[in-house]
Amino acid sequence: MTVGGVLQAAGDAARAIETVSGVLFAGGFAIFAVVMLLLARSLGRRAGAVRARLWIVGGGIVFPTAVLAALFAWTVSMTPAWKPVPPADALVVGVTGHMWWWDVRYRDAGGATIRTANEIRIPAGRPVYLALDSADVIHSFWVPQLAGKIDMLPGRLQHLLLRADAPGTWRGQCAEFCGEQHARMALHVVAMEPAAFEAWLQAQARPAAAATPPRAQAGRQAFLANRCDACHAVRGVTAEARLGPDLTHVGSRLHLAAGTLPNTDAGRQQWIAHVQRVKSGARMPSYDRLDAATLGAISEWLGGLQ
Ligand code: HEC
Ligand SMILES: [Cu+2]
Repeated sequence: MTVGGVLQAAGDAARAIETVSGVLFAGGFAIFAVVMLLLARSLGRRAGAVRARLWIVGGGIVFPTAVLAALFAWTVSMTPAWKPVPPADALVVGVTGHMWWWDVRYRDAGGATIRTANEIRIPAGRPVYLALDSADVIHSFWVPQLAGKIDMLPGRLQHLLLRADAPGTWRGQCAEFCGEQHARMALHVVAMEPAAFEAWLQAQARPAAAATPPRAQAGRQAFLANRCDACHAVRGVTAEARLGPDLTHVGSRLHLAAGTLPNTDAGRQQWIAHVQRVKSGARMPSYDRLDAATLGAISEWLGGLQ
């Protein structure tokens, strides 16, 4: 897994921003340098030796107006469309911001919804059309290496078109203050080879894996006995609850709780037992009353949900 520098564009939408920033920084620096040179030259001169009208009208009005007008036209032409038209081969992904996690949806060939959370897998090289909204307050979707940021508004769909050049993993972050745990509302975009992506999507479409080891079976029972299913859906095991992330394939994800913890056995146990210590205010209670064996069993079952 590579998490490249934030300034390294990994797709064409981000590259357009990189080009614009490069030209603005370089141009701004060049103009600044010229002005400083002229200032230095003028310092030793007598008053009256400078052609004031030429400099004021030319350098103060004509030059900035021409430069700013040209830059304005060019940056507008480089700005992505507000309502982009998805190319025919685009993959459509729905993302809904919640305080403080991301619900992610795909559609299979038959039109059924495939749900995951906090991690968006995409095929490298193919355009991806994101339909973004929010379930509560305003959030903002931002994965700097792939595209610019765009607000996620309750009751309104916003769109973003992006494409990753090659396989890789990039971290994104909610970019609009949305409450106490805004800082722990990260997400990951994982671009895969197209064939690997299709295999992943098919696996995500399946209901939860059967719990075969006895400990995993005990974990599934404890999950139900503790009413985790009041908020979490596990397709094939529980009914549709949507207050928390869909856990059908939670074991296949890299992180827990929107980039807060690594998705390891220790991470899962720490999360379930100490939610309010790890991410205080998160809309899940701490289960610190669970004994170690139960906690371990739940974690084993969740880890096996690949
Ligand atoms: C009151 C609703 C609620 C209950 C009950 C609940 N959860 Fe959660 N759970 C959430 C919410 C909301 C989140 C997302 C928190 C965040 O990231 O801000 C979450 C996140 C998680 C995650 C991380 C998922 C991911 O992909 O990041 C796991 C694992 C999890 N819960 C397991 C459990 C288990 C096990 C139980 C029962 C012992 C349980 N939850 C009970 C609401 C709930
Ligand atoms: Cu936020």
